[in-house]
This record gives sequence, structure tokens and C-alpha cells, in this order.
Amino acid sequence: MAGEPQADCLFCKIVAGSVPATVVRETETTVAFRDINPQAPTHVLVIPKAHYPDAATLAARAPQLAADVLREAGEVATEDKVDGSGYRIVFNTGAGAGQTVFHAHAHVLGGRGLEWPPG
Ligand code: IU
Repeated sequence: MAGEPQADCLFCKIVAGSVPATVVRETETTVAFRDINPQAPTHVLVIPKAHYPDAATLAARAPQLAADVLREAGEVATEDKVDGSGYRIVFNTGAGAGQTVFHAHAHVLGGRGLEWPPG
């Protein structure tokens, strides 16, 4: 069923606490933690606690939860003090775009210059 924890999902395990993560924020519906392979001084992942495979599916099936993820991305940027200089919120969607973990997540990247277009 949509939103149910998946036994083989790494981010569901982080939500459950069975895989460690450096959590920076947690709400009733979301968790934010530092990426293990940071691509910028601030590189935090914001995930819904419920399992949806990607951001588009999350937005279609649980729009309030998608809004929670976006709001938390902004809160992370404020807490890490990258909101003034500018930051990027990225949702890789599909393997061809670099998605490797199929549990919806926002990358919050900041603290250095960010080029456009991205690679
Ligand atoms: P992607 O958009 O699906 O490629 O992002 C997955 C991210 O999850 C990637 O940046 C990894 O470095 C990150 N990650 C993590 O933070 N902790 C982990 O245990 C694993 C991956 I595996």
C-alpha cells in the first residue's frame, strides 16, 4: 500500500532507526539527515517518513506530505545558514537522473557556488 514501510528500503531503515544517520531535524512526518557522501558543505537529505518511491509519486499521492518535505528543506537551509547565499533543492527522479535510493528525498545543497546547468 502507498506509504507503507518497505523492508528492503535503506531510508525506511533510517526512519526506523535500524540504520544510523546524522539527523539534523525531525518532525512527525519527516526526517532530515546529512548525506554520507556530501557534495557541498551543506548536503542534507529530507525524507518523508512514509515510503513513496520518488518525489512525483509523493506529490501525487500525499501532497501535504510533499509540502512538509519542502518546508523542512527550507528550515534546514535556515538552520545551516545557507539561506542568505542561496541553496539548491534537488529531487533526482529516476535512475537516468541519478536517483539511487527509491524513497523520495530532497537534497538540500549549499555553502558553495552552485553552477547552472547542473551536470
Ligand atoms: P539519489 O538522489 O538517490 O542519488 O540520492 C541518494 C543519496 O543518499 C546519495 O547522495 C547518497 O550519498 C545518500 N546516502 C546516504 O546519505 N546514506 C546512505 O546510507 C546511503 C546513501 I546507501
